[in-house]
Amino acid sequence: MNVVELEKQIQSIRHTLQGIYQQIKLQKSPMLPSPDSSVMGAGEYIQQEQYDVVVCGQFKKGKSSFINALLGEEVLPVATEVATAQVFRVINSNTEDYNLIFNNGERMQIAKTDLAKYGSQVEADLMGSPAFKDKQIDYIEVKHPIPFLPKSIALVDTPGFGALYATHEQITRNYLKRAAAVIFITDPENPITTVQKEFVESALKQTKQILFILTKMDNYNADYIRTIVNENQRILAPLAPLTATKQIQFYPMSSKVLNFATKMKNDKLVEKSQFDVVKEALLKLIYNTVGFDINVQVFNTFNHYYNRVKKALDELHTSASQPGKAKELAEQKRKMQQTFAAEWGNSSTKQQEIMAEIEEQIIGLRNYANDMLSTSHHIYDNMLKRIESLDNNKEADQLANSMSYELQQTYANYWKDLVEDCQCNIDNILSKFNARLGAVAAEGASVQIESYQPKKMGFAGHISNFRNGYMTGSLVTGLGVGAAIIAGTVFAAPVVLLAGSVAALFGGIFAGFSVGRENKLNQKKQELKAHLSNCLQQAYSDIIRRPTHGNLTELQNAERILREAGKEAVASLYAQHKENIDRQVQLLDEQLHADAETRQRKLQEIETAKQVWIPVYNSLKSVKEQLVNLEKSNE
Ligand SMILES: Nc1nc2c(ncn2[C@@H]2O[C@H](COP(=O)(O)OP(=O)(O)OP(=O)(O)O)[C@@H](O)[C@H]2O)c(=O)[nH]1
Ligand SMILES: [Mg+2]
Repeated sequence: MNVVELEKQIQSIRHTLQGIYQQIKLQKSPMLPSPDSSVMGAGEYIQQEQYDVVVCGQFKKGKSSFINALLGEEVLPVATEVATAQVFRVINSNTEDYNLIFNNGERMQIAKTDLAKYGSQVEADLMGSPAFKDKQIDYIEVKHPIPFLPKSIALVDTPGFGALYATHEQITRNYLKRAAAVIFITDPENPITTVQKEFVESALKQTKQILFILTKMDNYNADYIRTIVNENQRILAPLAPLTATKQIQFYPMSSKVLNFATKMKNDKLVEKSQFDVVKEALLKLIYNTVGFDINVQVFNTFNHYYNRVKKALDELHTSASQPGKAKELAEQKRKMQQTFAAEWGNSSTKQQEIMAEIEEQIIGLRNYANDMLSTSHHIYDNMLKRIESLDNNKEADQLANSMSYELQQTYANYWKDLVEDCQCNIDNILSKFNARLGAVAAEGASVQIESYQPKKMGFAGHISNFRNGYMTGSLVTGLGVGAAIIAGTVFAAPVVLLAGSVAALFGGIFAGFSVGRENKLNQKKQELKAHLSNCLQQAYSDIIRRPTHGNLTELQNAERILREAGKEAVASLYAQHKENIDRQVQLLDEQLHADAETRQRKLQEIETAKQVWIPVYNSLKSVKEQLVNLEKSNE
């Protein structure tokens, strides 16, 4: 793979697509269908400077070490204990620069030597987490040269899942939502567990572009590594159809040896680290994602819109230039307008089907909420394990101090995530609905440029990242407040956490041990367990039992808002497409009854509009050719 050449080709395609988007945004002709949210979403996505390749896996499997080995330097915190507590977004840059990026958009430059202070759990456990007033760290930005990676990639180090810090998993899952591709890391200590498999499964819902790496191979003999690789591939085989390459392949390597090799500038050792093979696979993953998936899908979205525009222009042109055909065309269009209303309009079977799909998601939310608030859920179970593993009074006292706050945050964030996931799933349903409406509205278009159908293995054909944003009405803003009832307050003001309405949650802080300071660890554990159980009941009551929104509970309110916002979005998507059709019918009608002079003027207008779209057509054509070449040259 000639990386330099490839990078050039990809950048050229990206720039052309970005240019097309600018043209689309500029066009405001009332004669033409307006671009819908899928076009705008694709446009915003192609303008992103970087796409996230998210490195994830169970705690302590070697994620941070892997990225450090790529950087050729110990930049990210690594430890024998749970290390990564924040997301590190590593951007390939010629100069080094380190910043905290906060959830309110603010940024703060920090020293390289302070990376651990802000992002390491080891430091947090020793010194306490640095607190910021009214804001939280969203991620830590690391700008650093990465010798062979394209600039359009951010490598994201995430906290591991499966440790007893429930917030870590939440941070990671939240970040996974932005992933263009995923690198899943595990080590040879044991074959893939059920928890790991489930994680991979949920990652595959975000992106089909995934790479599996087995680190720490220097610690084991070759036979054992082969056994584990085979075993892992067997365990994950059922998930193969969900991946872009339709196969599960684990790449063994050693970050430790690679690191050493880089320091010693020793090529023999690089070979021994088996990084060369991983590098090839990693580059392939990146170019499949950034070079191909994203470009192809944005191209197809823009091209589809262009075909609709072209069709509208052609019809108007025909009707203005050939009065004999004008009547026929106007009638055809009117018929299609009626069919469209009957089949897709409000209270049509099609809309009811979509609403039923949305309802299914809402029922899912209810089930997940009940799961979350059960004793078998990992939030509860992890805390229980932590209590059981306490081995001295000091630790017990510390946990007593922090437990209420931690649980409150965890439940609140988890609940917020559940609602957001549900919203995201509904968005995907709406996206499909929108595409179907668009297809009906464009029926019979004389296709100028066919959409691009890659033959390529490894084409994912689905990017969830630019599908979001259909449910953005006022209701969903309302949902933000609803979901924020706990989460928002915790985020906004951790200091006044126990004031006001939130104070009621979990019955406030742990009241203190009845046993004093003497060595009665077991009794302390019992009291902590009792408190844990109280906290769960409080959380249950706050979300499922107690009405907090008039006569609705938090859950019922979220359900209501999602349902209504879904309904509003369905109606509004239909209305958008209907408006486009209505306008075209009206324009054709006007032309039908226009005198020769007006018609002539119209022809001029249409001609001018056509001119504007010629460069778009040429650009689309060029992108298509470039995509064909790109695919050919990488076969
Ligand atoms: N021998 C050997 N040890 C490794 C390798 N990669 C990582 N380690 C060790 O494994 C431990 C965990 O590495 P980390 O990079 O912190 O793992 P992580 O997955 O980022 O851990 P968390 O962020 O805590 O989830 C450290 O002690 C590393 O030195 C490797 O390739 N070989
Ligand atoms: Mg780490």
